[in-house]
Amino acid sequence: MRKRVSILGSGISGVGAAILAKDKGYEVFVSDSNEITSNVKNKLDFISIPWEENKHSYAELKKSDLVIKSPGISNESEIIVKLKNSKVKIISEIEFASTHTNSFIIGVTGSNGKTTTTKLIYHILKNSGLNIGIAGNIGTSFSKQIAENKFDYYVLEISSFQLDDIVDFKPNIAIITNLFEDHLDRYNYDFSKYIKSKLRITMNQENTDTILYNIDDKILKDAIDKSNSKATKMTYGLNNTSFDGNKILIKNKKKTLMINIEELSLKGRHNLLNAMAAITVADLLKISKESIRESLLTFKGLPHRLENVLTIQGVNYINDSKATNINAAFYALDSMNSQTVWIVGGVDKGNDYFELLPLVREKVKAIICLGVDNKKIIEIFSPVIDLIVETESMIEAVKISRKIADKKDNVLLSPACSSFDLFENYEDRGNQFKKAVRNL
Ligand code: UMA
Repeated sequence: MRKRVSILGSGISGVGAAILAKDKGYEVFVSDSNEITSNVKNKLDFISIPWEENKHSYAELKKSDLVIKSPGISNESEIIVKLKNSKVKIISEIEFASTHTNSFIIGVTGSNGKTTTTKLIYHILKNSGLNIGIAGNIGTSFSKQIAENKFDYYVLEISSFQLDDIVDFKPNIAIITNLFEDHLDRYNYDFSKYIKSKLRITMNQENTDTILYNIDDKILKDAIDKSNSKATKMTYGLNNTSFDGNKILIKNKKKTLMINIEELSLKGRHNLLNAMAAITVADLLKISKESIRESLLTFKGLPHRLENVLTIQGVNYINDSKATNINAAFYALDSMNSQTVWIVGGVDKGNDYFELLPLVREKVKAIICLGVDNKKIIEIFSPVIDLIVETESMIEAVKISRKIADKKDNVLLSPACSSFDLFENYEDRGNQFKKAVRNL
């Protein structure tokens, strides 16, 4: 009898998992607690996959041999708890996809820098001629890639949510970029639980696999030291011999190639670390030094990450909407080289703003709050910043910033928060910022 697979969620992961499951001959059922979009309904109908919307029918789902859970669904949700109590096997979409491929997997996790590192690795390896796909938290499901393509290598951006329900998933090379407080609302506001979740990326690795991590991050280093990872450990960091303060050195026995950091379109210390991680992976895969260098020089930064929008009357407008946590905002403020009007706020995921106080005191001339509830931001920063303005729309925030900023100042959107109170997502927030700036 065909095995019955039920998929919870009909978003990017759910649809991808449904396509792969159907392709592999399972009996597939998709269940969503909200309305399913007409586009997705059409897709599912077209490949004869039954679905339900606005509910998760426990009686129906309980009959499954396997449940694939979309990463956005919390393990504490009622349906998951009930299914677990009934001993139904629940796995993440990443796990499901990985059981249907033998390709070489490079998995990138961490609190910040995942997307840039993943894209940079993809860019370098693809340019060197490898047959490589990119998927995961980046916006394309791993399952859909496996169902529709035949790549020899995959580079996956993997979130903690996706790691929470892996069983045997094992990347050949795992990378952890850093560990900072993020998504604590999903981890009972317990940082150690979030760290544990991230470390799952290496839990099934063997000594023929590699765990590569940023040794400058003490919390990460300690977590790796304490872990039972059997993988071969490799590190990168700004104090490594591969960095001399201004240049990244790519060495091998015969020669050393140098990349002046001024030549990179990626700016900021954090991006240097991302570049080092990508270089190390390329080196492990024996990509030529010339090809690595060439690819690094042609890599363009990503939208919404310290993205220069425009300079208007000497004021630089910078879109860092992707900064949805304190650490990302920290790096953004750290890379500002002149006085900055800082647009901040949104949905707070348990932020500790105190870490930003010294930088804010040094670099910020005014704070523009852009969120529904700005109480915490005002409370913490009002002792060091005289001018704090509350706004309710991006247009208002940008217009007020323009009034405050002088020539050579920056106006930086780096919210340190999620965007779901006033915007659809961080892209929508960043796009609205860019539009408002262009309309000034
Ligand atoms: N849903 C249910 N039951 C519930 C809750 C939600 O059925 O109890 C349904 C929703 O109605 C919706 C679907 O589940 O239809 C959404 O599932 P999802 O939230 O897991 O989103 P996907 O569209 O499947 O996208 C997910 C990732 N999203 C999240 O983890 C929140 C995407 O990362 C990822 O690109 C995609 O899988 C493919 O791998 C996005 C993200 O925001 C970029 N990630 C977070 C982040 O980076 O901070 C972790």
